[in-house]
Formats: sequence, structure tokens, C-alpha cells
Amino acid sequence: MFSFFRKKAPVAAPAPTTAPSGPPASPAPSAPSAPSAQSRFPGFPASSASSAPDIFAAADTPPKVDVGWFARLREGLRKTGGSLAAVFTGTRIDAALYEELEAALLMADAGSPATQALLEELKRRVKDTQATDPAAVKGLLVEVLASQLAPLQKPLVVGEHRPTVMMVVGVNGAGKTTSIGKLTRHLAEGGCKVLLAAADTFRAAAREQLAVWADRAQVQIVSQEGADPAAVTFDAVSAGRARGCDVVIADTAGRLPTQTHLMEELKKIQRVIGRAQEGAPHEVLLVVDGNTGQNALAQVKAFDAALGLTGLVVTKLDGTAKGGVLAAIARWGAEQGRVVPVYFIGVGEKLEDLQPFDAREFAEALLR
Ligand SMILES: Nc1nc2c(ncn2[C@@H]2O[C@H](COP(=O)(O)OP(=O)(O)OP(=O)(O)O)[C@@H](O)[C@H]2O)c(=O)[nH]1
Ligand SMILES: [Mg+2]
Repeated sequence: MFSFFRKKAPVAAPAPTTAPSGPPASPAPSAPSAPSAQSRFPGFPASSASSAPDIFAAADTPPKVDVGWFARLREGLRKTGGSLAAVFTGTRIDAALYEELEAALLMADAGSPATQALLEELKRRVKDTQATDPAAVKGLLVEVLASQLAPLQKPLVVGEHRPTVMMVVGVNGAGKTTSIGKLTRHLAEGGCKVLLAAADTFRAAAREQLAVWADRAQVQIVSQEGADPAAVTFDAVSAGRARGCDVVIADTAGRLPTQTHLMEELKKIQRVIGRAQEGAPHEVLLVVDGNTGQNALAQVKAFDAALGLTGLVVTKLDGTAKGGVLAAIARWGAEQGRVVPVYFIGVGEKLEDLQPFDAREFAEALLR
């Protein structure tokens, strides 16, 4: 079992309790919790007495214990990797090589601005290092890609606010509920008290799906059939505050950013969360399916314009994803001077298949 979250300070949260799904929970009296001197984070020693605030962070240097997920990422990106690798099988570094590489990057969904930026920086490094062998250029491309993706790598920190409130958004079937489920398990196993809000209220299956994850992780859920999603979320945040939860995560229904009324509904949820807790939501996470290529970038832009995203989860990179879209997202961030980080990538349906994003690992999985 690998550790997903790093303990930076003693945990003040009591042990998780389970509540059945049902109508919005009435705020329960919150028992003041005593700081624990013992680590409840698997794999990490008990921290010494510290006055630092409780902070849980996704490991910024993810442990490399499970090779399975990395193999799945490599396998998922194999096709793109194959086309990129083919560029470097010749014996000369010439204009034809760069042309082929440009085509391969565009095919990999990197988009034109990121492709140009990658090529420019690669040529500069080739010149600086006086590389003469195409294989060496491939090595340099790993470096260039890793450095251009690096701004996307940022740990998700929870614990600075209590509760830390996250709303999770995205198009239909992107992997929102599954990612929330996995994240909840990791948080709960790391000692966080989590409460889920089933703000996808109209589909019974959606509520049930989230309830299954809540049950598995032994965390509370606020859920009400057919209720206004904003009202359910308000109740959940209020209950999270009253019960001394560390994290409240709202699962929303899938929608296209072009569906104006549904985007308005998300804005309402966001506003209402702010009414239940000042300064919240602390995270507005967009889940995007890595298979959707350049459309994923369009989704990032549209949801960001509507809600002001704080982070991304890119799922299904174990499938037929081409992977280049992460370079496009990084380039877009660089151009606008505000990067929306990729907190996690999804490489399958199992718990360990949600991993903190690591720029170098990703570049290596794509190109090695
Ligand atoms: N292969 C693979 N499948 C995934 C991944 N993440 C999610 N899925 C699957 O994608 C499907 C849709 O996932 P959900 O979590 O239900 O997606 P959602 O965004 O909540 O969907 P809606 O609520 O209907 O909008 C499910 O079958 C998941 O198991 C991933 O990283 N890899
Ligand atoms: Mg869902």
C-alpha cells in the first residue's frame, strides 16, 4: 500500500464515522477533536509536536512503489510514444526530423502553440549540447517536455481550511464520481474526515454510485433525491462545518460547457457554497477525459471562464489517450500567465489508478 498523502502536521480530526445516505443531514454537534501525536498516515512517522496548521498534501514526489499504474500509463500512451519514437530512428538531425516531430506532436494532440514551443526549445538544446545523434535528441525532448509540463505539477493541499471544500465538475462520463471516490478513499485512509455531497441529485444511479464509494471509504454522505443541487451542497458544507470535517467534496452532474442553464446551475452551487462557508469552495476541480484530445483543452478553457478552476484531474490515460493535450494545457497556462495545475491523473478504475501528476514521469512514460 503506498501513501498518497503526506502528513505535515498532527492530525486534529477524529476517526471517521459512517452515516447512511438520506435527506440533508441536520448539523450534528461537533466534538472538539484533540491533536494526535501519533501518525495515522500509513508509511509516515508520527510527527513531532508542531504548531503548524493541519495540512495534508498529495505527495509532490509520488512514491514509486506500484509499477502497475505506471505500466498502464505507458501502455495507454504507447501509440503516441511509438509515433514519436519513430522520428528518432534515423541517423541524421535535419529539417526532415523536425518536420516529422512536428507532425507527430500535432497528432498527439499537443496543439500548435505547445508544439512550436517544444520544437523551439528542443532546437536550442540540441545546439547548446551539440548533439549529433537522433537518440540524444530524443533524450533532450524528454527533458524539454518535462520542463514544459512542470508548472502543471502541484500537490493538492487540504487542511488549510476546515473543512476544505471542493466542487468537482466536468462533462458527462469524464470520471468525476470515480475520481472523487478514489480521492475520498485516499483522504480517509490518510486520516482525513471527509463528507461527500451528492449534488448530482436527479439520477438515482449517480447518488447510488457516490454512496457506494462513501460506504467503501466509511465516510458520510449528504444526498437527497430530486433536491436542488445547490441546496444539497449548502447542507453538506454546513454539516461538514458542524461535524468538524476536514474535507467536503461535492459531486456534480455532468454537463457540456455549452449548456448555459446547466453552467448557471454550477455557478449557483459555487455561490451557495460561499454562503455556507466564507472563502469556499477552496478547490474547483475539473475532471477531463484524456481521450478527448484537443477538446479537453476547450473544456478547460470553458469551465475556467465560468468558474475559475483551481485544478484538474485528467482521467483515462490508460486508454487510447494521446497525452499531448497536457502539453497544450501547460502552454495555455503559460500564455495566459495562470496555470491550472493537474493534481491527479487517472490510469484505470482501481483505487491506486489515481496518481499525483508528475511531469517527468509523464514525459518519460510518453517518450521512453
Ligand atoms: N479506464 C479508465 N476508466 C475510468 C477512469 N476514470 C473513470 N473511469 C470510468 O469512466 C466511467 C465514467 O466514470 P464516472 O466516474 O461515472 O464519470 P462521471 O464524470 O461521474 O459521469 P457522469 O456523472 O455521468 O457525468 C466509469 O466506467 C469509470 O469506471 C480512468 O482513469 N481509466
Ligand atoms: Mg458522476
